[in-house]
Amino acid sequence: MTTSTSGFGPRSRGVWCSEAGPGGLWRLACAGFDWVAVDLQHGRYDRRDLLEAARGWPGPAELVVRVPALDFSSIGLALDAGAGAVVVPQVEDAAQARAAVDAAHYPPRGRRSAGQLGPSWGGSTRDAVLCAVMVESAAALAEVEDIAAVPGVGAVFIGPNDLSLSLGTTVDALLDDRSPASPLARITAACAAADVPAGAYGGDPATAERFRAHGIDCLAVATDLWITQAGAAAALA
Ligand code: 3PY
Ligand code: MG
Repeated sequence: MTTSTSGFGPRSRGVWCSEAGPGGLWRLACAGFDWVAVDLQHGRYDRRDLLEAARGWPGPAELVVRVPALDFSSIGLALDAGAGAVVVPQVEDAAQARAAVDAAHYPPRGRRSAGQLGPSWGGSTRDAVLCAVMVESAAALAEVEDIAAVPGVGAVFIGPNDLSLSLGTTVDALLDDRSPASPLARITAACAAADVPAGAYGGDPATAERFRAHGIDCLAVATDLWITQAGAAAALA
């Protein structure tokens, strides 16, 4: 079995992008982050934007794509473009996690279809990609042990905004809950039992640090929008 070489994994720091164009994404790829996530679920990007950004990807940060949904062809396209990891939103049970893994790997591991895009701009048709599934609902939390245990799940990535909405709480309350029965404790225990990294969308360094205190260390520590605002504030200070 091939293993992932993704920069998206334990003790990694990434930036989450919903607005930056190719030039901005490339600049962030060279800024020291381990990975740059391009958000096709909530960001402004479509298929053409993704291909334009991926074609000139400079590294060294890994290109990560959050696909718009658990969708076979979106996962294949992101990987064809050259993403080293896909993040699949709203995965709610083991069957959905298996479908995500299946779409992300070539046979015999999965059903990914072979495309020509990556090789056409010098990329490889590598199968050493990472498939992360997002746990971000009460339903997913109830199944998280089974989700994390699905062979081929490369990381469980927490969407705190949707998870807190679904649980009827707030991101702050989720992070403040240090009880052994807390949602974050349940997720990290499931990940530890399955030997799978736990990650989360922090969105800014302070929130990311609060996730790290829970033992969650594959983190979106900033967003492109946060960096623009922080840069503007720094310039004016
Ligand atoms: C969430 O917090 O729900 C996310 O999906 C992060 O973008
Ligand atoms: Mg979400």
